[in-house]
Amino acid sequence: MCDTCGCGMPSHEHAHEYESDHDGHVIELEMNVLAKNDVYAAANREHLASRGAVAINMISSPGAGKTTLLQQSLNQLKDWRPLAVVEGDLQTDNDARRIQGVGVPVHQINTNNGCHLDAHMVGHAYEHLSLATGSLVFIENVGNLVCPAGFDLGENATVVLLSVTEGDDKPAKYPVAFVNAQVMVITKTDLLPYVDFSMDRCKEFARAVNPDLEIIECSSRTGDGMDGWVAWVKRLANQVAS
Ligand SMILES: Nc1nc2c(ncn2[C@@H]2O[C@H](COP(=O)(O)OP(=O)(O)O)[C@@H](O)[C@H]2O)c(=O)[nH]1
Ligand SMILES: [Mg+2]
Repeated sequence: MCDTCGCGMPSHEHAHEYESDHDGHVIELEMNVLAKNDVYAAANREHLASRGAVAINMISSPGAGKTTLLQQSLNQLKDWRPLAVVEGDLQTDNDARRIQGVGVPVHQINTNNGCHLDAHMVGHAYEHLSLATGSLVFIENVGNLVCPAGFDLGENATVVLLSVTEGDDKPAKYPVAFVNAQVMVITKTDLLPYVDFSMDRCKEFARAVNPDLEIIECSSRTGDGMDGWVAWVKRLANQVAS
């Protein structure tokens, strides 16, 4: 079982699979789940590269504002490149319906209480989406700062979101998510006057675990900082294309 959050998923290190040998005996194989995931991640990378597509993996705690940020920014990116969204959730297609409302193709993955997306699930989503050449794909991971950070999805970049209502010490408490990300988006900055959140402290904690981390502050409510986020996305996509 997942020993990080007790979610019921197989251990992130090992799982057991069963196969029959030539004489029909059932044999137990210990698979390295992460190694298996890496094979699917490599296939996803090839799939994206063959279409000149770019994928961004978005991770955060539940409710940090991933879907809202997507709803706001997809509108600004719609005329720039073909877009697609992979939505990961434990249950429901609520977020997928929000993205559909913006008019962007979306595929929902329900993990049935699994705490993260893995590369195999994302590969299936790509098949369903039939990605157009040059697509920009956003993967909204399951809300969780721990388990998603351990699974390569074959993405071109990982974005970690942190809302100002969550506390400025999250990068120190959940370092792996911040170490593996290229950019941290500090969301809900419109709420700064109402919460004890020090922007300086948060950035210090984040840069202590990842000195190369880019940091963007934004509010999907007011639109402040949205241009910086959209510019980062375009820069990444252009870099991958060149
Ligand atoms: N005040 C404020 N609320 C926000 C902002 N972004 C998202 N929210 C709210 O935060 C809640 C969770 O947002 P959602 O996008 O569903 O988070 P997700 O679980 O990370 O996808 C919703 O009630 C949003 O309306 C923001 O920039 N400012
Ligand atoms: Mg969401």
